[in-house]
Amino acid sequence: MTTSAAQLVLSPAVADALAAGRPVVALESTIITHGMPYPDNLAMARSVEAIIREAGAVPATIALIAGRFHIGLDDALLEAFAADRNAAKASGRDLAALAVQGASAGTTVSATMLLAAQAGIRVFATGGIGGVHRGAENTFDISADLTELGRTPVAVVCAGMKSILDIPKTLEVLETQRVPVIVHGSDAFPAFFARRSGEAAPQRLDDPAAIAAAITLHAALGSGTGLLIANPIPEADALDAAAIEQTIAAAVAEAAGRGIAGKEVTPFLLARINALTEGRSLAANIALVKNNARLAARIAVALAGRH
Ligand code: PSU
Ligand code: MN
Repeated sequence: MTTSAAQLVLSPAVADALAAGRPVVALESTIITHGMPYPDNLAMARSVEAIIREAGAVPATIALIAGRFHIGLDDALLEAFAADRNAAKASGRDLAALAVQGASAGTTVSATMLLAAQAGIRVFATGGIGGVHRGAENTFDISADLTELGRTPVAVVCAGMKSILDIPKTLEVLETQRVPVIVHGSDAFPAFFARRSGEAAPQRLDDPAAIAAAITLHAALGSGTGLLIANPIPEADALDAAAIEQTIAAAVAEAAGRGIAGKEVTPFLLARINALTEGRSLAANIALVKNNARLAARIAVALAGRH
């Protein structure tokens, strides 16, 4: 293990790959601590890492463990972290205060982007990002993931966002923040469990090399922002859009009724949707994360070959 000036603990595999300019894909860890139950979270994390390796890239799961910012976890560390049900949820703003207490935390998309950029990693795979919550005109609940996309040059590969969020408003904020939203292989912006959200794709590119070229050019323009690469869930894994929408609406109403607020909102909704669908949403979630990891690895491989 090496500790850089920025106090990042790089795994040997990640340190070697970055030093040699080989492809690396960052992975977040709030999906492990707050997005899925144990032990499904561990199985998901392991198979996502394996998919990235098979595609010729090095996975870098990012997490705060015992006060240290880890970029790449070995299997023993990953296993212990996935089993730690007391880990906090760290957005970018939480990292410093949690670290000085020696805490462990899953890093959200915003925190993972920040740490990936510090480490020099340009591609990041996840399931879904945070965004503008339904009712945000009253609650002001807008995920820091969107702020981070507006200022940190990392490409985030996701399956869109769940309709626990207000998808049209989320797309508006991304447009305001000058964040490219590129849909892989579809004219429709996807909605996580479903291939279509009802919104059109702001941009569409059909192959990883073209996406890598767009990432390079976006950076060369001095844009300074991240990119959102939306990858629709495979048809065979998609859930019935109307049925899942009812479940999501019930979970959102329950959260409001119980007065759930702040950083608890997203974990509460994810857990309720998993429970209400009796595992069907979890299976779809795992399938789409794997699909995103594969695309992210292909993009990272294409990017590494560009210079
Ligand atoms: N959406 C999902 N699964 C997740 C998350 C969002 O479908 O696991 C997690 C991600 O880590 C994301 C975070 O960055 O929730 C957003 O939290 P918030 O809405 O509190 O910003
Ligand atoms: Mn929030």
